[in-house]
This record gives sequence, structure tokens and C-alpha cells, in this order.
Amino acid sequence: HKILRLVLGDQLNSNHSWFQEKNDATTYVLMEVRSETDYVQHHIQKIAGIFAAMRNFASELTAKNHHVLYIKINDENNLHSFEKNIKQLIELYQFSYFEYQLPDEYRVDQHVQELCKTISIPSKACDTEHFFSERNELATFFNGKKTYIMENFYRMMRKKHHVLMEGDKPLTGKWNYDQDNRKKLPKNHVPVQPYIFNNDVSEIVTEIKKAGITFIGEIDEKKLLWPINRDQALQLLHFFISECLGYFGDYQDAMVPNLWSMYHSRLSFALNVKLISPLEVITAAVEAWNANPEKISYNQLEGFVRQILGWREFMRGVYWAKMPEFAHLNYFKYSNKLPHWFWTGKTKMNCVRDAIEQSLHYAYAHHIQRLMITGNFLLLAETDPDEVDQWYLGIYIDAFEWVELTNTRGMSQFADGGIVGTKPYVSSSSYIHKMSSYCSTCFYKKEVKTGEKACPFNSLYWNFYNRNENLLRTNPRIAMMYKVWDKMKSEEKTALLSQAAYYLKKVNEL
Ligand code: FAD
Ligand code: DLZ
Ligand code: SF4
Repeated sequence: HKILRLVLGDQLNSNHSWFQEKNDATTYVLMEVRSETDYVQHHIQKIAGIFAAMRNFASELTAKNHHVLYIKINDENNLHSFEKNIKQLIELYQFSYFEYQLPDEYRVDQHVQELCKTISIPSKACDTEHFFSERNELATFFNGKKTYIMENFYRMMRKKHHVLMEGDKPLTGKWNYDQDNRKKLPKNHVPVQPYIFNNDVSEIVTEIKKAGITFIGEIDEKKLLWPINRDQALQLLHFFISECLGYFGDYQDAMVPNLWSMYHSRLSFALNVKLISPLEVITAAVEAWNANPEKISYNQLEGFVRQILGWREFMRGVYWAKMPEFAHLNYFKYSNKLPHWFWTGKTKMNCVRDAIEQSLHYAYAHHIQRLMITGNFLLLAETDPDEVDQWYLGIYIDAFEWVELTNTRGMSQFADGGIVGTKPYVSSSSYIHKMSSYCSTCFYKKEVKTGEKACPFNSLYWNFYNRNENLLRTNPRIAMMYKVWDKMKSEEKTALLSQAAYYLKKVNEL
């Protein structure tokens, strides 16, 4: 028996049972392929980060005496797809058995299943041993329901995995501390500097350029700041636990110009490529709270646990329940192009400019920037969800379709008509002003609704409700907004709608 095992670029889990026993009959393969670098235009830090992490992982396996094949992007015999390379290797080395871990993306899952049908040797799929939930667990849990309520799923997960529980009751008696977690950053509060790495990936960047891969974004190739091995991922986790967790919940939704990561963990990349597991992240957070409840209050801890045990698992479950249809949903039937300046950051809107510039610079924006700044704007600008997905899937270091699509098309764009969330996340300037300090230095005036310097969020917001009245008015969570709209004088409505029409027409000049 000669076994070939495929390890994908987001399956770098050294604690996987595969690697616990060394076996001379087993060979692992990792490959850098154009099918993965080119399915969307990625940020250069994302491609370089994944290649670097893959190469480190392969070296670690080799150092532990596993047999490893590694196909680099410019290798002569590289056929640039998982299927073609696997077939070639089976021929070349006469493997008699093929194994793979369940891919997290539908696209890759389909490819690998097809491959297994066309090779002449037996094959087997294994679990990635990473997530708390099974691929289809959410679908089973919500069987028959139209809307999936995250909170219900989260509570089930808390009970099932005994996280923050006392018997079958939530610790402290309360499940959810979201209400406490919406503070603006106080004026004199200076958050800790982000903990970053200085990874030299210049060789990899040279290879990426030589291969002719097109990419977006900036990179300091001698100082890639993202963790690219397990040790670095653990360091980042420990930094988060000791310096950030104590403020995490409080300032989770806060935004400040130039503070690009605030108290966020920036663990999403390490988690998504499986350098660390959600279980060890949650365990470390709970232990830190146990050891030091004065420094880390319970609402911070619960807020963090909910993101990982709740939202992350929930999004994955929705993805597998609703693919492949989900990728084509367009509830509002929007068809506008993405504004050009999404690729440059050159807009006069201060909040949007900052979010885009930092995304190009760091391949990262924190959740509320993605949801309430860029996502909010694109929804109000009636953007084609396909265009929105391409941008989010390419630009973020942590973007993999299973979590990008559900967050973007679902939560942010409401293109699913309310599977992921119960109402669209849109806002006028008042929410942005409440949660940030962008407005005071903006070209646009937050309190102005029409005319030259009117903040675009204001008129576009009312335009959104007006245009989608048929789809939204009956939603009880939105009824209030229609009451306000109904009470507005008709001249005011007309002025708002014509301002919105003007901005939509001139969207590339905002
Ligand atoms: P923290 O704020 O420190 O949160 C801790 C962890 O919780 C994250 O690392 C992540 O694993 C998890 N988490 C938090 N919120 C979510 C969520 N909504 N869905 C899933 N996991 C969550 N996350 C991705 O991992 N990949 C994506 O491609 C992605 N695309 C997004 C697109 C949009 C439009 C929006 C609104 C959100 C998206 N998110 C995505 C979710 C979230 O914004 C990121 O997980 C988070 O910003 C990553 O930064 P962090 O590690 O500092 O998170
Ligand atoms: C995102 C990505 C990129 C850019 N390149 C590779 C690659 O060359 N080889 C690889 O194995 N994986 C890569 N990835 C991550 C894959 O897209 C990821 O494995 C799939 O999302 C799995 O479903
Ligand atoms: Fe953003 Fe409007 Fe505030 Fe400017 S005024 S920062 S565009 S919300």
C-alpha cells in the first residue's frame, strides 16, 4: 500500500491525527497552483502568507521524518490544479490509495470529488479535525426553518461543548452580553500597539511575480506582519489574551482613524489556515478569565467566545446548508459595478477611505469596518453582490469562501433575503459618527442630507428603504424606519431621493 495524502493550503493543522504516526508508506503533498491563486485576484499578502505558511508546514513535517512532496509555483512539472497534479503523482510514484481532508470550500470539494471518480485507485475523505461542528450540523439543527437564528445555534454549541456553562445553564445566568459591547473609544484612551511579525517573504514574492500572478494591495516583503507558522500563531494568541481580551467586548464595534486593529485578535488568518484551533483559542481565553477575572470581565470573554463558537461555526454551517445556490442570491436585484476607488481608496468619504486604505495596506479590516463602512456603503450603492464578493474574497488575508460568502452576501449585503441575519445592516452617518471619530475631519458633513457637502450615507440610506419598500416594510425589525419615512414631508423625501440619485450616478467621484 502506498498512500498519497493531499494537504490544502488552509489545512495546516499539525495536531491532525494524520501526523501523529509516522509511516513510510504515506506521502503528503502540498502544492502551489494557479487554480487557487487565480480564482479571484488576491491581496499579495494573502498569497505570500499562504505560500509561506505552506512551506513552513512542509518543512516541519519533513523535520518530523514524514515523507513530503512540495510543488512550488514555478516548478516545471507543476500542472497547476489539484486534480492534474494528483493524477500525475499517482502515475509517477504508483500510489495505490488517495486520501484528503474535507475541503472547506464548495468549489474545491467538487473538484476533489470529481478527481476521486476519475482515478483508478481507492480514495477516502477525512475530517479536518478543526471545527466544533460537523459540516451539516447546522442544516440538521435548523431543519425546515427559513431563517437561521445565530443565537439559537450558539446556545446549542455552548451546551454541547460545555463552554461557559454551569450544568445546562449559562454561567452567570445570562447567555449574551452584546448590549454591553457597543462603546466608543474614550478620547484619551490609547490602545496597545498591535503585535506584529517581521517575516521575510521576499523570495516568495519574487516567485509570485515571476509566475505572472496578478494581485492587489501592498506588501513590505521583508516584514510580513502575519503569523506564518504555528509558533507565531500561538504568540499572537498569547498577546491577544494578555493585552487585548480585557477590552475586546467593550470596544468591539469602535472605530478610530489609523488604529487598524484596536483590540481585535487578528487571529482569523491563523484560524482559517488551521495553524491554531478554535478550541485552543477559546480554552486560552477562558483560562485567562478564570485566572484573572478582575482584569478580564465576563462580558469581554463572552463577546469573544460568541465570535468563535457562535458566528464562525454558524457561518460555516450556513455555507454548507445553502451552497451552491447561496453564491448566486441577489435579493435586491442589484447590478451596479463596484466604485473604481475601492481599488485605490481615493474617495473623499473619510470613513470609507480609511477602511479601504488599511485593507490595501494590511490585507485586514476589523469586523465593524467591513460591515458598517465598506459593506454598508456597497449595499446602499446598489452594488452587484458578485462584485462585492470578489472584492472581499480577494482583499482580506482571512478570506476563504466558506466564511467570506456568508458574511458578505449574507450578513452584509442581505442578498440572501434574511437567511444569515434578520435585517439588512445599513446606516446613515449617525451610527458611523456614534461609533467613530471620522466625521469631524471629513470633506462631507455628517448632519447635512442634501446639497454639495451632504454625507452620502444619509440620502442613500433613505433611498435604500424607499426603493426596497416591497421587500422590507413588513419586516418587524424595520417597521420603525418606515414610520419615520412616512412622517417625512414629501418635499423632504423628494430632495433626499434626488440627492441619492445624483450620488448613485456620480458614485465614482465620491
Ligand atoms: P476578532 O474581532 O478578534 O474576532 C475573533 C474571531 O472571531 C475571528 O478571528 C474570527 O475567527 C471570528 N469571527 C468574528 N466574527 C466573525 C464572523 N462574522 N464570521 C466568522 N467568524 C467570525 N471573517 C473571516 O474569517 N474571513 C472572511 O473572509 C470574512 N469576511 C467578512 C466579510 C464581511 C463583509 C464581514 C462583515 C465580515 C467578514 N468576516 C470574515 C468576519 C470578521 O469580520 C472577521 O472574522 C474578523 O474581522 C477577523 O479579524 P479578527 O481575527 O481580528 O477578529
Ligand atoms: C487561497 C489559496 C491560494 C492563494 N493559493 C493556494 C495554493 O496555491 N495552494 C493551496 O493548496 N491552497 C491555496 N489557497 C487556499 C485554497 O484556496 C484553500 O485550500 C481552499 O480554500 C480549500 O477549500
Ligand atoms: Fe463617513 Fe459621512 Fe462621516 Fe464622512 S461624514 S466620515 S462620509 S459618515
